[in-house]
Amino acid sequence: MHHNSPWTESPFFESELEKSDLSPEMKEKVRFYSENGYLIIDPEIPETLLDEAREGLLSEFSNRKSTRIQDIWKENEKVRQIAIAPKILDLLQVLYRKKPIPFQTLNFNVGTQQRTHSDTIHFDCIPQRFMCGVWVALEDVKQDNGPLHYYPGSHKYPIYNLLDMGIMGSASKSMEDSLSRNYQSYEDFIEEFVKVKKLTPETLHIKKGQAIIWSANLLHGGNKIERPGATRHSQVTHYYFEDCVYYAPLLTDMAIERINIREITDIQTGQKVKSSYNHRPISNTGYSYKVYLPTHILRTVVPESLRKRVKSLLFR
Ligand SMILES: O=C(O)CCC(=O)C(=O)O
Repeated sequence: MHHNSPWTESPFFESELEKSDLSPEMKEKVRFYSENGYLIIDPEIPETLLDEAREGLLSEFSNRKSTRIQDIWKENEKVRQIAIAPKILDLLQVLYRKKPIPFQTLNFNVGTQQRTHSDTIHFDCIPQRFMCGVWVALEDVKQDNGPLHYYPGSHKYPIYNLLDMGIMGSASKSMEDSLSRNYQSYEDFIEEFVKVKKLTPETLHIKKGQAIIWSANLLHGGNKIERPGATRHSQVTHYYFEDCVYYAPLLTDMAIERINIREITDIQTGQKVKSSYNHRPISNTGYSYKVYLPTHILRTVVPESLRKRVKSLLFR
């Protein structure tokens, strides 16, 4: 039975799995991902590529005086190659039954010590859950250099957004604005959620070259760096899947039609990818709604016929 979600998160997953012609070994992996919301894999990326990516970014980290570099794939071919590693793309195709679209890279030289969150607060889509992160270790990750933690099975909980905290995302002027005004409330909410649900984290100790795939709603974060000065080179690539509406929940209020649609670039092709709704491409992106004009003013000054025309153009 078709359900418009990743099949691994569908109510009909078990029967779909039985019907599939995957090998028994692959079936085990897919079932593990379905139940736990993550999968640790060996993406078989050549060691030289991992080393060259890491070495190539050393000066970038020190020049920028930053521990986090976003989207350097545009300049750094090694980073791009990691994002589009064939084993990763093939496996994501199996796990999601849609073409994966790598759209963002983040490179870190040390542990992020990020508080627990799920990526759905940053990158959601319609239909939901067609998003995942793949985190590749560019050096061994141990107890003391700020390993990743994650909560197995937590992807099965509801997707929370700012409205669950009583906050309107579309009231923010920019992503930076929403992050600085709202993100701590979200993190506090998730911390409390983990406490009341008594969730138990696992810690990711993996060798250089290994990777974890986390599903959109899996709770995860970075542990404390216990050894001061310890490096932890790693790369996260975020993937969406084709034929979805990609949007930023931190700037969105769905019910009042203020949806901040993301324009994404497919790292594999370098081409922009338009959001699409049930196979219909839609062209509006970003603040395509009027954020600063209250709706009642819009209603009075814009004739109904014009509003309808604009809408029909937007959703051609
Ligand atoms: O690398 C880490 O420590 C955490 C990264 C993370 O949580 C993320 O990229 O969403």
